[in-house]
Amino acid sequence: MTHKEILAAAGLNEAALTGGTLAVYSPIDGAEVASLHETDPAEMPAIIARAQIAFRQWRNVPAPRRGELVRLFGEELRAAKAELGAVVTLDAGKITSEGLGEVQEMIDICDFAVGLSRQLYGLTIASERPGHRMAETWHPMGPVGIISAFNFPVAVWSWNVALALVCGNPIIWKPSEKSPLTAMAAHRCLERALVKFGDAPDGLSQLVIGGAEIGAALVDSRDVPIVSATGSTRMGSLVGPKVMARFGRPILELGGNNAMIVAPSADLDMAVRAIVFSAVGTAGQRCTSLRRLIVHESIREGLVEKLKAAYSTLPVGDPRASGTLVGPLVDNGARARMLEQLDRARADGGIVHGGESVSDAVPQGGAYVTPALVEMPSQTECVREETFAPILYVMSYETLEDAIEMQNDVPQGLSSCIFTLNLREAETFLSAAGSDCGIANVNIGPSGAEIGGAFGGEKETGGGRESGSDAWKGYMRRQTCTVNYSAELPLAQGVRFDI
Ligand code: UN1
Repeated sequence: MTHKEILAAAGLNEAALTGGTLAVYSPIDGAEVASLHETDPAEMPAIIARAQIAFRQWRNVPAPRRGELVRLFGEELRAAKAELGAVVTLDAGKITSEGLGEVQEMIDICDFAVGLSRQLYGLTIASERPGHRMAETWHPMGPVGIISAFNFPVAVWSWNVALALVCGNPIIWKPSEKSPLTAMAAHRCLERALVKFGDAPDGLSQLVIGGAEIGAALVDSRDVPIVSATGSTRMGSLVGPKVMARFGRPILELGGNNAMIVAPSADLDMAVRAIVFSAVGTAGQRCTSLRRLIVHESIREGLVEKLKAAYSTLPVGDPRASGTLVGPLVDNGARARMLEQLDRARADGGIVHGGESVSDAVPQGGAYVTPALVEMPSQTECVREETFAPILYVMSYETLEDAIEMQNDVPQGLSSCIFTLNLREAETFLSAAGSDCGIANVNIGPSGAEIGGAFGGEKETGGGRESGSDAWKGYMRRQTCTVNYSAELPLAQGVRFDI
């Protein structure tokens, strides 16, 4: 299928894709696939005002009924899975299976949120005063601004959308300028669900297309109480303080620099499979991608040999072709940054295997590379930075304590894991003195999390939590309610104030 046919199958016709100022290129071949109409920044106040009006209606709709909208959205996604997955591949360059996986992640969070819509539970609290009842109630907050990244062009949005909607909040979505087509296609699925739902307010979900100015309008508006932003630490360090300065609530999901510790007892065949998937999958462009391998010195050489063998046969190429495991980087800039980082690693004494541009047997115009395995003498500065590319640094350790210290000694704190069959090592890694990350796994790579858990991380990763567990609380306001059903007015803490 041509690019145009893929987009048309997902409901994006010529008129929607042409005549604008935002040029969109496919990472597959660098071809310009659309020039989109951008949202005029001057329209943002009206867009935000519409969301506020929608909020006044939506917050009063019973949560299980709000869940019905998300159920319908999930059904639309199921029906459009293949078409939408193909647009993810076209727009972000993911291999077919990962494009489909991203849509599945959306379907899963919808299912989760439908159940959640009947479980927005608060606590009852024992009051110290007779004839009093205390309870905690969760209320909707208002419009949620969602700023999403190119690498998960729709799944991360859907985590926010599904939760925000059942929690009673409208949404305004600014997708990455690099992958707005999937956003448009996914938003149409939501629009179809809204029509089927019937009486949802206008402006419950709005998509805005454009650059930083559009995002800034969301970040700066007091009428957008929650801003959920996924992207670089640099972006988060700009967005977070601005939202907090106006006492809004930022939900930040920023960079990761995820490590795997491989202990002597590890099942090495399993570790190799986990390493390759998490370091090389999505061409190393997940925020959860494996970037650092910390291997016990006694097994380092053998493991590196196995990895070199696995890396040498990795099929790099057209992400649409069955059998391809490594698709393109998002653009030439990403490839240039990868090659630059590898030069820095060499200057630090690193031995680089792979990490070359590929132009044979791949679609011309895309930024294809062979994934790089880099043996490092130590964790130097370039290793401590996140490079959004398939670079895996390998280092060794002597004691588990050192390994954990090395794993934690980076500014980011998203995901982490250990491969070991030793219970003491596994539990130490998961203990208070273990991994400092938001996600910590045993005998599983750092990427590919399920939606049921809260997703996010510490330190420069931003501290936000999205998706499962009780991440929904980030989209609601908590109200502590005390009711006095007695005929007295006792004061707390025994205070007397007789008049
Ligand atoms: C991201 O890379 O921004 O755990 C999100 C994972 C996916 C989500 C990644 N479920 O790799």
